[in-house]
Amino acid sequence: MDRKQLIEAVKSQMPAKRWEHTLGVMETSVILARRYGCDPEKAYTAAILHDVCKFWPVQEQAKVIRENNLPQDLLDYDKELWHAHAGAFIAKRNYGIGDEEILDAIRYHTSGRQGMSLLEKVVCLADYIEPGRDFPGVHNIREIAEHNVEKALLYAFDGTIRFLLDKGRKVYPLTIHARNGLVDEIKLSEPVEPELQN
Ligand code: DGI
Ligand code: FE
Ligand code: FE
Repeated sequence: MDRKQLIEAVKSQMPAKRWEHTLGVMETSVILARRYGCDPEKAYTAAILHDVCKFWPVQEQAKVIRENNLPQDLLDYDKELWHAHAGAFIAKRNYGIGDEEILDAIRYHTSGRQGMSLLEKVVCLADYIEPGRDFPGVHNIREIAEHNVEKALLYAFDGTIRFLLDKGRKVYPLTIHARNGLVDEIKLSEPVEPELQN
């Protein structure tokens, strides 16, 4: 299947509005990949497929998770998390994507995880800030994304976690780990205060 056929196949799985979002993620993923130095081709492919299962009936998504040995604990958390893991599986099985880096970028685009690769960060952040997104704080995150991918993604996860807490919902552990991991990465990348150096 060539790139054009892949795009048509994925497009047919979702309503037009959601395809608009996917186009936004494709464009933004490539920009971020070039800016931060990971493979724009891989970012583009992951972006095309990232929400491939999003509009499948949730029972279909759950079935993919149950029957293919994907993490079963997902089924105890919000249904919104399921399409990412199911999507990575479908990308491999139905669309022949064999590259594990691309599959991980699809798999972790919603929850995140500790120690995310640059490609995972780029696709996850693009999903938050593509031009069609409009939520409180998105302008600020877009600005930070101009120069610091980890900080922008940290603020994005903080927003999601706050949203889930405000609604009294559960937070999937990988999201907490992703958030804590980014805090550590940012700390390590910042210059040490002169008085603390020895
Ligand atoms: O598929 P999209 O709508 O483009 O975006 P997404 O894959 O990032 O899904 C985001 C939704 O998932 C958002 O409304 C919050 C919801 N969600 C529910 N539980 C969790 C969660 N998101 C994260 N990161 N962690 C959770 O535990
Ligand atoms: Fe998604
Ligand atoms: Fe998305």
